[in-house]
Amino acid sequence: MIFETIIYEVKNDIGYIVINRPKALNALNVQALKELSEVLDMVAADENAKVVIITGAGGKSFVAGADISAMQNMSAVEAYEYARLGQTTYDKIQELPKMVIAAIDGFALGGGCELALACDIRIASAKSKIGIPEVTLGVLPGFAGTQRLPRLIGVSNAKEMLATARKISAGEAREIGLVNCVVEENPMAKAEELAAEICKNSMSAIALGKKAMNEGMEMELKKGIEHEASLFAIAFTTPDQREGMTAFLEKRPANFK
Ligand code: DAK
Repeated sequence: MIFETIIYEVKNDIGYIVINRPKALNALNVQALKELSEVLDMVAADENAKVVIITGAGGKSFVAGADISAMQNMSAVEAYEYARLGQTTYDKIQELPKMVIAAIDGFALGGGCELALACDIRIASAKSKIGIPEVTLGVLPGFAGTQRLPRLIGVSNAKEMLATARKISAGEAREIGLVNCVVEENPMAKAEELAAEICKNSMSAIALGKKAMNEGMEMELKKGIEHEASLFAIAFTTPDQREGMTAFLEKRPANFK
């Protein structure tokens, strides 16, 4: 399938999703969000893509936000629909039973920061600037930033980012736990290195572990622990459990399919 605003390809077990509107610094308009949503359905069904990397085209920006020109004249009803399109698309990333890495090389602002927040791991180059500047436009983050950001970096840090609209450096983002790792340049190379490390392990176990963490974060501790036991039991119905444990006992590397 050919998309105008998104490039999708698979190489060496990695599904690459590139947001491709470089002239607008990869700002997400309705078309880009709809295409991203369709691509995520494809990735979910694509057995060749074990790990997913999301990045932006053009070398200057990951995603500079929701498209301001598209939002300028929206009615409240249209704004609600636009926000729900972004939110449900980003939920697909969070719920994808595969690890998703954001390779951030440049601006990750507003809806771009929120896109990175929906990913499981964030790698940023040193030049990157990350922020939620929506309040400078008279709105608040609308793609779940007010929910995911405080869960990741704490309410106080998140409120500071919201209210100051400051674009923080990659180094500052690392300090508050907003990104996992900062590299001088070429975050894609680091993301690929991480993806290769992940690909050696059991995909079914990773999917169950991701689900346990995602869903457990929404539960009180005791319920979350019980939930973990149920998912742990499911792992024992997979070929990977037999292969992983047999391989250990036979003193050989596991060969997961
Ligand atoms: N939308 C549309 N176009 C954008 C854009 C954006 N977010 N960001 C950049 N562009 C476009 C610029 O208009 C410019 O287009 P031309 O003039 O060349 O046609 C081109 O990209 C290059 O940008 P600049 O010329 O500005 O480049 P600079 O290097 O000088 O500056 C910058 C780069 C990233 C600092 C600057 O472009 C900038 O401040 N951009 C806006 C960043 C921003 O405010 N992002 C947050 C967007 S608001 C909601 C749903 C969602 C949201 C909120 C509510 N509901 C429906 C309730 C989310 C909101 C956002 O994400």
